[in-house]
Amino acid sequence: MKLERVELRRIDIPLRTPFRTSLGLELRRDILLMRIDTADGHGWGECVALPEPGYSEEYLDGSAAVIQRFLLPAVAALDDLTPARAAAAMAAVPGHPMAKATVEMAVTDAWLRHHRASYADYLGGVRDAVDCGVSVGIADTVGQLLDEVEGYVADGYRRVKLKIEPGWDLEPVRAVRERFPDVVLQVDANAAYTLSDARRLAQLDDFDLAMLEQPLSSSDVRDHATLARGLRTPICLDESITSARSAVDAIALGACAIVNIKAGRVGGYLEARRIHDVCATHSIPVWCGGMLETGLGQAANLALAALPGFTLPADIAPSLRYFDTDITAPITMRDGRIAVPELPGLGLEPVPEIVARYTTDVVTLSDFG
Ligand code: NPQ
Ligand code: MG
Repeated sequence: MKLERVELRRIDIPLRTPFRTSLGLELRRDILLMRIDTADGHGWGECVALPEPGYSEEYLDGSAAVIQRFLLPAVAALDDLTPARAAAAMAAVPGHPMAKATVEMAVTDAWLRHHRASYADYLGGVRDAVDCGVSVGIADTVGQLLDEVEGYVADGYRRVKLKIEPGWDLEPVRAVRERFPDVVLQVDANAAYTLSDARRLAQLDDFDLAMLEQPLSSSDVRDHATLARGLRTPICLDESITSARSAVDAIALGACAIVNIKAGRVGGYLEARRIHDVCATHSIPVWCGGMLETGLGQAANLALAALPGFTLPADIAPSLRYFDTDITAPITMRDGRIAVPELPGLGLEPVPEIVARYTTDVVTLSDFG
């Protein structure tokens, strides 16, 4: 397999409900899609970078530029293109994990379609459906939050994750816990606190939370270990875990009892699987995070979440959680679970007419310098 042609396409899709976190308020999802064509078939990738730095250093225009200028030339030089060879070629460029994950995903989809194998089988998936959780943004009032959570509980999600930040933590979490005493509940701070908030965060111990996700800055791994010693609630790291090596370090320091795995954050599905493997070795449960992906990204995440160590509900949701019209056939949830695609590659495709409707820019490349 050899790269012949690449299409980089920007789409802009309205979100059904605004998504507010400590990082800001999102009303739409601006997404980079990548289609590669080879003599042996085509494949799709989706970039999870957000329009502005915040979740991490990476941002969408930067990811697009790095893909076009540096990653594609490295991958196009390979005559026998495989997912692992693409990842190795891109490793010469430091950083930019979301850009690399996009290219790796497209190469993997094309390669698996050609070999008629599913993404889940390729990664080593063992389950045919994944337990779904819902990530609930910061609301204007506690009353609105309770109404929103009530809807999600009725939808059948197997756990609820509340976004928290200073000024929106103990009160909303207490209210949700009182109203829904049996729901599996966890919180995610997206790095909004510092170690000086340790006493306040320890009060979350009253609410029987499954975990506290990324309370402190991504670089404050040792502070997470200090915080963990004063909490009963298990700490889960998201932003801090950027590779299998960083996962081993965080575990050795006692900074986390659980790890959130997102392929985009760690440079691709192959590195995501290595994190799964090292966490399993250390008996650290993992779960699949999400970035409000379209059906394409969700299909790849479902394949990842099918691995045996993914024992906790994923931030994977049906299309209708975020979009009125997804770019693929809609992903649907039954009994709080979503089926892992079984067809070759990602197992689904964008619908051309829908993609066209949302497209804001297309660049086609066939000369990779
Ligand atoms: C997390 N995701 O686990 C993230 C981060 C995040 C599903 O909670 C727009 C699009 C805004 C994606 C803000 C979930 C976002 C975003 C935060 C993802 O930390
Ligand atoms: Mg998170």
